[in-house]
Amino acid sequence: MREHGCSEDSLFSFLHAKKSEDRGYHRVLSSMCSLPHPVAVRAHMLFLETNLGDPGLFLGTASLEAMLIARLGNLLHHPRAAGYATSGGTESNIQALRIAKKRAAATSPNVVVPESAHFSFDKACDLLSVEMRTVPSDAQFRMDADCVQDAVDRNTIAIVGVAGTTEYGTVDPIEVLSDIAVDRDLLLHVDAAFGGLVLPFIDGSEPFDFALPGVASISVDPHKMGLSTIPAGCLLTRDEKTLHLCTVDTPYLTVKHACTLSGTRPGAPVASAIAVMDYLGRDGMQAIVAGCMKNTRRLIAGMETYGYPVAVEPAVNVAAFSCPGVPPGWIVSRTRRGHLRIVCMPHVHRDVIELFLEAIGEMNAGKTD
Ligand code: 0PR
Repeated sequence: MREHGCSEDSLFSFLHAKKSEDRGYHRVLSSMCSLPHPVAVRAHMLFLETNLGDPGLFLGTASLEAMLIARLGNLLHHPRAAGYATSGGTESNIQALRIAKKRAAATSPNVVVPESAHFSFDKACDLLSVEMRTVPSDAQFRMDADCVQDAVDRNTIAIVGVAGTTEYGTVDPIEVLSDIAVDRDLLLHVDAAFGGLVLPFIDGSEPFDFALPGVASISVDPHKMGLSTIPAGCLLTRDEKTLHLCTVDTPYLTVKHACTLSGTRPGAPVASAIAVMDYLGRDGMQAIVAGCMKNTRRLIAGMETYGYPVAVEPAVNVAAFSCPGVPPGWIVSRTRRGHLRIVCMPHVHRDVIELFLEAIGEMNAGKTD
């Protein structure tokens, strides 16, 4: 630490300089986050000092959290869902498995997850000392449901399905997983961290939420397609009883029990998540998702004209291609199987897609010269 403080001017010129080193979202095609919506920023600023870790001090903010869970529960076909605002998909997934472990009380517990599962499940299983059983994907990059039946045994505490996979944008056969979960009295957790705020706005999406009787919990992140500020995730459970398997006593706080993983928790991103949902409404969200899906289809068509086929038709705005190169100046990512992966987030406008396709064309021309 400095011995003596510095002036505000020099402090902020330093901070601005540091910010200018950030990439931001310019030509970034790999991110599942985006620029927050202007109303998200405004709402966030209004709630900067709030701490949901001690909700009795911030009753209004706490009621916004309850509203957020109710809004999402409604969207995911269960208006009375329980839940709370997490720091993102990782925390939600950790908590879902923690609940499963407490519910089952198996001596050497295992969790059956798809090959496509996000690495947060590796963290969750490591933290909880739970064996992670990985089930391969089928040719459509979806969890192979036949293999799920084989992987489940009497020590299985939960099955995980993903609705909107990080790498390929596919949806696991959640309906089949739900039947297996009901049949074998297992908890089914659906990781809809990305797809949870995409699939409900696409007509004809396959069911993945509480409408399916076996679905016990869902992760859904406003800080991805919900255009909130970071960090805003949500864990929803079908009932309070399930959520409160994680409850501990908090004797010296304004409330005497907490089911959350974090202690101090920001209220600002919760306000920002509600702000975006209320400002846009269902039709506004639908329009944003429709735009992202249109751009995804345009990208797929464009890549195919250059001889780079999409690995699988995605259900959400994530597309992966058999394409070995990357044009200079663009940030994309690679899947574990080596496909070039692009997320058509709201900051990836149509003109960005066209510029990227042009760059792919130039890269190709360079190769054949
Ligand atoms: N579940 C799924 C299906 C996800 O895609 C992700 C994150 C998570 C859980 C974990 O969510 P949190 O990161 O909120 O804990 N998916 C992205 C990924 O890992 C997150 C991301 C976002 C990565 C922005 C890069 C980036 O620039 O690829």
